[in-house]
Amino acid sequence: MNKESVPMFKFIVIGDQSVGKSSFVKQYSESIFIETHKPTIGVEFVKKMVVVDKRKVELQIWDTAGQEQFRSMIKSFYRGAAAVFVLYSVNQRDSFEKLHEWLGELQESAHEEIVKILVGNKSDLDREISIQEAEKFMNGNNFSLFFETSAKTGQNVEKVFVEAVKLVIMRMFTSESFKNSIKTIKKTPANSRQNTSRNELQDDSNQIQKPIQLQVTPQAQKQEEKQCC
Ligand SMILES: Nc1nc2c(ncn2[C@@H]2O[C@H](COP(=O)(O)OP(=O)(O)O)[C@@H](O)[C@H]2O)c(=O)[nH]1
Ligand SMILES: [Mg+2]
Repeated sequence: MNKESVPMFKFIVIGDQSVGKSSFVKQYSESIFIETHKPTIGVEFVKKMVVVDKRKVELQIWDTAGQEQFRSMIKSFYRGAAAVFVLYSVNQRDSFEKLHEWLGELQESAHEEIVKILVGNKSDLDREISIQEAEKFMNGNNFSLFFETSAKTGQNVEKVFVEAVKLVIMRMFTSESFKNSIKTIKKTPANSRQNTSRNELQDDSNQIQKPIQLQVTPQAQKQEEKQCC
């Protein structure tokens, strides 16, 4: 059977509880929004095949729990990550003020060149954080990108993933150490979609996988270590 090689990028979504991390991932991977979302336990991930500049990329998007008790466990999941979406909720100042804590963890656990994206979610609600304040935070904390999104209306959700993939590809070309720190090359059977003429990042909806939930146990951590690097 013919094989093609598909790079796999691991993306992580972090931020306080209830800022909309799971909704953000669900809106991107399945184009749906659920008003009453159940809390995430530990870590979950979805896979999605996308095409950018005629090149297929598999995204593995890890959705983490914001609760305090899971934080130390989540640290090991930063390994091999190409990009991290750091979410706050534009209508919740608390979640914005806690961003420093999340950045502290990132600094301890992630590769120093990981692509960092600041996301102000719930842009459909009344804001407590202005765009200017968020941009100032972005510039002072070495983020590559800032977007306000709404997991409810879908505003900017697709776009922020598109830009993230482009930034990761660009950084792979400019930094050997970043390139070596991330992802694995995945072999998949060649199929008829590979000759697509699409040149923007688009969904390959047949390739969406349902979320897989990992209880964070020593076994789960071992599984992650095997997938990694
Ligand atoms: N209005 C609005 N509500 C949202 C948005 N994103 C998430 N929510 C709601 O916020 C709550 C928490 O969302 P969830 O995705 O579970 O947050 P998580 O704990 O960060 O994963 C749920 O009731 C969601 O329906 C958004 O963009 N706009
Ligand atoms: Mg969640």
